[in-house]
Amino acid sequence: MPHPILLSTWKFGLPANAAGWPFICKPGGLLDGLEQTCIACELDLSVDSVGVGGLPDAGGEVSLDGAIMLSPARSAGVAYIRKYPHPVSIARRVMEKTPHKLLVGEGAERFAQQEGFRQAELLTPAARAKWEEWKRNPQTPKLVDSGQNPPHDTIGVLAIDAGGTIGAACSTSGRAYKLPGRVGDSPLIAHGLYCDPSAGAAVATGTGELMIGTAASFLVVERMRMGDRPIDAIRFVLNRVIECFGPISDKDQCALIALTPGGQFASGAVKSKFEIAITMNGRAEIVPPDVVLDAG
Ligand code: SD4
Repeated sequence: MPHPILLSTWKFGLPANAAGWPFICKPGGLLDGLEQTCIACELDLSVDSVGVGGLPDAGGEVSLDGAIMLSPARSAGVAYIRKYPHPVSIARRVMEKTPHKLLVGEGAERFAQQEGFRQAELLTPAARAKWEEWKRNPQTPKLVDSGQNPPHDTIGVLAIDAGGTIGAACSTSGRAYKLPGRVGDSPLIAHGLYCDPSAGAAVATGTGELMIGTAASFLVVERMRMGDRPIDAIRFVLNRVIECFGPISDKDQCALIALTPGGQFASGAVKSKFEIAITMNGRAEIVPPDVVLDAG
């Protein structure tokens, strides 16, 4: 049986992991662990690309995407959520209570209301001020960039709980100042995340259009099913992204984490500055990715 492990994208993943870790340490705690890790990030106002405090679309409205996946059968996503702060929690409920894989917009919000989820104002004064600044000067880079170094976006989470169950989740407010109605990779099974307990799991962060165009997370898992080590699967997919979209601009990113059912993992990105947060027994740290192609 592999040891419990919790991996998430970017520096902000480490405090988020701390919230999910107690659940991951219990057999059967996987879903709660994935959900609580995402909730912690969704509530972290210093993160301007996930949950409350996320940057809005071009019209000044914040919309959230998220998904959760244990297997092809047990998985769901929600997209274009404008009134509720926790898309992964709604996605989990879609997975548990409906036959569907994706709910969007008003229908998803109505489902959340019926299920008793609490509404919240997602646009904070700080995010509104940044949007107003962007409106005055639309030359500001449109990619999510908190002004910190490095810029960051989706929280993608992979975990194996103490019972040996593997799963994935992700949550984002999407690309800053996106066209209203734009949906990224994060709520889409196969693109922002994929998990099949017979092969492994993967999550993605960065410019969703790159991942959607290549079914990036699915492809990572399929390569592992074919026998690739996680690092080789990731390198394969990053090269595919460059083949399809290259050269990749400095405003874009495709970063991936892969995890096998046995607990082997690796991460990689087409551009530098990606980081992953690793939480395991006796270990909680931020590390750089194993492979950076740095395509110019
Ligand atoms: C998305 N991968 O919606 C997410 C987050 C993002 O620039 O936009 N990052 O594409």
